[in-house]
Amino acid sequence: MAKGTLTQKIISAHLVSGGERTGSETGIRIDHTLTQDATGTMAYLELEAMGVERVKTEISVSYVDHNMMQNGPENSNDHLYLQTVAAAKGVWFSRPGNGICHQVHLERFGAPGKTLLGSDSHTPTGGGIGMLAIGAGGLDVALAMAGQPFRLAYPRVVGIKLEGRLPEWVAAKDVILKVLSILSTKGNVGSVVEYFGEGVKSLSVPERATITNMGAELGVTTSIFPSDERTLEFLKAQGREKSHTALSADPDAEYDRVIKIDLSSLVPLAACPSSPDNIRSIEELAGTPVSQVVIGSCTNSSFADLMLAREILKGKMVSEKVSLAIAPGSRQVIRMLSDCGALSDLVSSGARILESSCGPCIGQGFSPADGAVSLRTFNRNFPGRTGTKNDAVYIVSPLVAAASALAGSIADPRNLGMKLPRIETPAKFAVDDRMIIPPAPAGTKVEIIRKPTIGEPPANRPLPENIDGIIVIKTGDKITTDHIMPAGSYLKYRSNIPAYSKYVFEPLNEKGKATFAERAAGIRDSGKHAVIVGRDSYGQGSSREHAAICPMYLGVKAVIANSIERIHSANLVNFGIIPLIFDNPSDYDAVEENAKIAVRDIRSQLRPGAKIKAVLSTKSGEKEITLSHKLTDEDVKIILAGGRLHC
Ligand code: MIC
Ligand code: SF4
Repeated sequence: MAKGTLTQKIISAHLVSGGERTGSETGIRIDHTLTQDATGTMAYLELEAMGVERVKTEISVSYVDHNMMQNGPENSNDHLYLQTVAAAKGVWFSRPGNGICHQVHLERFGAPGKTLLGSDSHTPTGGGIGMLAIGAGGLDVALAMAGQPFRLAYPRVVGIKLEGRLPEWVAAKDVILKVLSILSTKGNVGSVVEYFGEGVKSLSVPERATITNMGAELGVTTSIFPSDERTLEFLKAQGREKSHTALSADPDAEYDRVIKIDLSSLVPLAACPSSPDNIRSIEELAGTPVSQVVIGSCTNSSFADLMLAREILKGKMVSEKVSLAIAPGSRQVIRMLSDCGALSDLVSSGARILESSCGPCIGQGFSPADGAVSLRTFNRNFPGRTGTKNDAVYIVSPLVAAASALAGSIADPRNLGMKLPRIETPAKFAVDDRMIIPPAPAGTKVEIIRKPTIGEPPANRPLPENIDGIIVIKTGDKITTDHIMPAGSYLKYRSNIPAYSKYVFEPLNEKGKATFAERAAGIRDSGKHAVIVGRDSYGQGSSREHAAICPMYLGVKAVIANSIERIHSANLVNFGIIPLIFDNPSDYDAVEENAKIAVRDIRSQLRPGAKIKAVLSTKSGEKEITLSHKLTDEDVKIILAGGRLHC
């Protein structure tokens, strides 16, 4: 166990059940929850299905930031449901236009030492202000709102010791890209990344939040910074100094692993297509023609980020080869840019100002041309996430983005030949909470509005005695939840499982072949059970529980892979699908699509710590294989019942 770490201290202060031994199941009390609209509708439908009258947390906030296209009635129907269910259940409601959930939570609610559970994988943004902020599926967040502890494997703690300070033109984004180049997106499940050391104090809260936000791409449980004078400075400027507590690891804290990073040695970097850990230096990439640049998303859309972009763009015009879009992270950020004239400078330089929402980050508009290079300050460049199948997204800092927008090709901002002004944390941010609606007082009668596109969480049957399985798909490495349950133009079906299920694995469907949904439903309707096979890091990325609910709806009973990511694995359990691991990774090679896989007596074989025997049909006959899992007693109970809503 990592002793004396900040992570350990916050977990101990919130411990409800379980031990403090690495890997053992631990239950912690959750102080704050957040939901966003794309995962929130299902989370509140689940909260209602549990019969919860009013949330039990200190603060729960429902944000609307993802589904803002309002192309057809679906998104607006969702907004109405979310606003009214929030009022009824004791939840604060951040209206569409108020900003991206992680940015606004940091500005208006975040508090050091608190636990935050959010139905969005970038919830660890809150780690920038010293919160233990964890992303989870909607059902886990609904349970936390109902007052139940959150169950997690007691984490390993990786300490990242920051020394020195960033050179001019090198940004917080380059710190996390450097960390991704060291740790990669694979193999970090069950860890927390904790930053410490002298270099920490040179980073402001928004810079720290960029680092913890994109820590999600490592696949860790969360990332966290200490809370110090810089945290106080930020909270004071938000008029919330009362929320400040100083927090740090003990000087002799023992980490499970320590990585040293000398900030002064870093250079501008990029994550190249199409994985956040495909890192190269901007120096190497300079000159690559660029067709669009987007500055925004929950990673890099703070006031300081956009002011830096403005300093570079002011008085100049973006290259005629580039379309530049800027999406400020919150209404507070837009107002401040507007008040100081920066918005006008950005518009004058040719920037297209988008509304304050996730927008292009989740494929809601601004898709690039076929094969064209798009430079984004976001956190994910999974293939096709932009809405263009053959996209080529490079993830960079706002400094690189702005310099490249002027040049029309990837440009190293160190060659701009100008002095970069310091953007200090303002003494006062423009605080105005009128777009955050408080819940109705307890006991008030509130009508919850449900338009016809608001469905219900689907029911499931208990796990059968035997799995009479057919492998409906065999995927490769690093399958993300964007592959399993694409967002973009399908995002509007989030509250309607039968409609959304038609698009499971849509990006992997092949022309002329039945879709995944048709094949899985065919297996289900013939009385057999669909099984999915993946390789390493199956289920990376987003927290969307739809990547479990929709396969469940289509009759999938098990996912077998060499490794399955944390949030997705928990979502599978919550909806009654067994997450299994090949004991012998080379058994993956013997698997073929449409082959049979039989697991006899699965209900009695499924026990914590026990291996599972299965028989796989292969080209050369039947093969007995062994599968393992990390399921706890509680997980087994949930799966046997057919999912948590049936327990
Ligand atoms: C994402 O960045 O992929 C999302 C969209 O924010 C998701 C949530 C969702 O799918 O609704 C996430 O990161 O959890
Ligand atoms: Fe929104 Fe993109 Fe952040 Fe997800 S990663 S919360 S889609 S801005």
